Amino acid sequence: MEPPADLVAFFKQHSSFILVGHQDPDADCIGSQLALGSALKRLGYEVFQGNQGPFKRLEINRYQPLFSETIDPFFKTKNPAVVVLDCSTPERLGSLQAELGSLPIAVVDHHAVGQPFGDVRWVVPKAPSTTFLVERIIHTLLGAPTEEEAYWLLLGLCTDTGFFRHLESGSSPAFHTAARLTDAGASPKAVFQHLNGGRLLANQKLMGLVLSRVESFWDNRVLFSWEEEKDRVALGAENRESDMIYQVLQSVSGNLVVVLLRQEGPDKVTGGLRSKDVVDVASLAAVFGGGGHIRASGFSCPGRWPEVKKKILDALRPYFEPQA
Ligand SMILES: [Mn+2]
Repeated sequence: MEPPADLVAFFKQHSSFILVGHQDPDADCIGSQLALGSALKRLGYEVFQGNQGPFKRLEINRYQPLFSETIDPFFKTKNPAVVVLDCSTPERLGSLQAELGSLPIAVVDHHAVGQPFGDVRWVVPKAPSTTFLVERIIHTLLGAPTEEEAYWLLLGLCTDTGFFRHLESGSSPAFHTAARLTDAGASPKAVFQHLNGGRLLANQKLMGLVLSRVESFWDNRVLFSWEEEKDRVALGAENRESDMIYQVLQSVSGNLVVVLLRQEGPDKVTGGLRSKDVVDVASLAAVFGGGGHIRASGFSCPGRWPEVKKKILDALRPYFEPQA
């Protein structure tokens, strides 16, 4: 797989770049921004890194100082072009969206649903991560990534594939990419420790609380749980170790869908959805203004979690109680 000619031309037509990714970034988004930014600097370009944050996730919060929540007005005088990474709709850029104005925009992404935007688009839903696509861009523009770039690219690939657990047969491109990144100096062991170590005991206790509340619907086909602000305060937890909760619940016999809701404030709920097969949770998240992948998606909407829970169960009911 090679980047399209119009995208390669986009990188050759400009000499300064603003890189941005989705708000509440994950390691695929941040890894894509860091690796592409480093490669563009090696080409002699100027790079500005924007991300609205928040940098809540443990594996990426160390990188927050490298990103700005707003775009430097001085950098805008350099006639920059924008590269949007790992972001399926302009709204997911948060407050940065309004700052991009009429700058030329290229989008590099792998999300299945979204609202097409940008002047040049390389959106490949089959790509296992956005870093997978960035590796191809770096390969085309420069050849091999540096050891540091390779590490960031592998970090994103391992994040979005669940360390290759979510890949099915026919996924050899992901492994070829991983092999090239390992050749370039990236250590899968170091990436695993980066993604799985350094957790807080309070967060693990919060996971225990959320697990203890799990409700089963349709013989475990759907497993549901929730958390509120007061849970986090009581335990001194910062955020739940959600990937681990999904992994634990998806291992339950018969499970097809996992739904986790979090009350973020008096009138804001965030939801995470995971699906083994059957249910397209990207479309389900879209009902609540979110997005993501067929098997993993998320959303944020106004309201209280019990109302959102009811709406989700109503939407899932036709899958598990087919009408005659
Ligand atoms: Mn991604």
